[in-house]
Amino acid sequence: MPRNNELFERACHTIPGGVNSPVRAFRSVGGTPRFIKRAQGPYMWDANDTRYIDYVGSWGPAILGHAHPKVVKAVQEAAVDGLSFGAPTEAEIRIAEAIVERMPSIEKVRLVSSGTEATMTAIRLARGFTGRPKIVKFEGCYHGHADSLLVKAGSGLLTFGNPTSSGVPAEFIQHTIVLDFNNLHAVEQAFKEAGHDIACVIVEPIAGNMNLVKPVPGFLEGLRALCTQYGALLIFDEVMTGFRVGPQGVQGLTGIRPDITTLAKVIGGGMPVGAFGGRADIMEHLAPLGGVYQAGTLSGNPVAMAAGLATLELLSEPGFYDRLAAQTRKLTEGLTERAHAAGLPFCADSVGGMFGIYFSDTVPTSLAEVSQGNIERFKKFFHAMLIHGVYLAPSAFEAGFVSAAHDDAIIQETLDIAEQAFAKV
Ligand code: KE4
Repeated sequence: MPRNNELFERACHTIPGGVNSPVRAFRSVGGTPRFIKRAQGPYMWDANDTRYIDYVGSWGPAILGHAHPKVVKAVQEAAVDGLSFGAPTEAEIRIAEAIVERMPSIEKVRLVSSGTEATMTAIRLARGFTGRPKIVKFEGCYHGHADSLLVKAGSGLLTFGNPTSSGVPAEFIQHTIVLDFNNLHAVEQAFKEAGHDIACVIVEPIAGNMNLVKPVPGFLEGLRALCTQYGALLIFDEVMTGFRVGPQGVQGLTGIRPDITTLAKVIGGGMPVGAFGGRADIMEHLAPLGGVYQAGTLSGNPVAMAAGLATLELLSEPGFYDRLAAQTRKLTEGLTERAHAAGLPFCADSVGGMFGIYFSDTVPTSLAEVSQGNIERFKKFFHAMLIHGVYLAPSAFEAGFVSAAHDDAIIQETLDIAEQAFAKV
């Protein structure tokens, strides 16, 4: 551990909290964050050369496993031709075509460098297209750190118990309506009261930032119908679920067509890429065609495009998602079996390569239900797994991720370690 402690102490002198993203700081679970030196396939090694089986996968991007040789090769080949030009490249066209081909609701797409940029712009575009000020989001959903979305948000804000960030003036969020996830009646009410002022509803169609929480039957369909009825836009924030839960994201699983979709994580294969796309008539309101401005020095960066294209290509292999979902189910079913054998209230859920574990008797359908789980027990479990080489998300309010590199032996090794860990919580 010493090297991690040394590095953490040193990091804190120049980086707030020693990290460049709060959820990495282990503050909700306690202990010292692991400074990762390298990763390969399902594994990461920290500064002490301790090896971990990784179930965070960079919070979603590492769906192929870390440092996939074909992705690394594509990055190396792109890099030698120059890192960034600030001018259009063919690679951007190729990834745009790949996204349009794969995501049913996307006719045109704009590339950016993060999920936050994607959702921030999607909101602005919805307001510009409709001429309306209000937006609807759901408590516990996290859409990145744009001001108007940092209200009762999930992920790190939830982890630290400050779901609404300081530094955001009330005026900036006066138009943000926050409702309970899976509560369609509340959405109907909101539209009844302010329907013609609502520009959009933004939702994680399967929530992953309050732990994994699936939509109840009818919820997404209801959002689609209400947005259509009132002329508001439905935004699926598929930054996490896009190409993670299936080859076409949640919209492929459900057949529901949002007006705008936001993407990131997997489409960058570990490099900084975000995207937002949707109906052509909406997207054409973007500069330079229309009045909604958005820009980015590194948008469509050629090296990042190479990583994303190589990743998307490998995801297209026949049976990829069936195998990924099967491995993820082996993990969740095995964990549940061992937790119950240890007499613990425990359940788990999964969609494609994304999973949630809960120290409670029932799978949650809301943030309130997630919060009723035994969070203290999760923290003990997290450390009991970490000390024996399994790296879970350092928060009870995050989803976990399995990669194509998590084969049967890796899953079995994880379950053997979990059996010991359950005995200690
Ligand atoms: P980024 O700006 O972090 O690339 O994306 C923001 C974002 C938007 N929408 C959804 C559904 C997301 O899950 C995210 C980011 N997810 C978190 C993990 N829960 C990123 C981890 C972090 O903040 O360090």
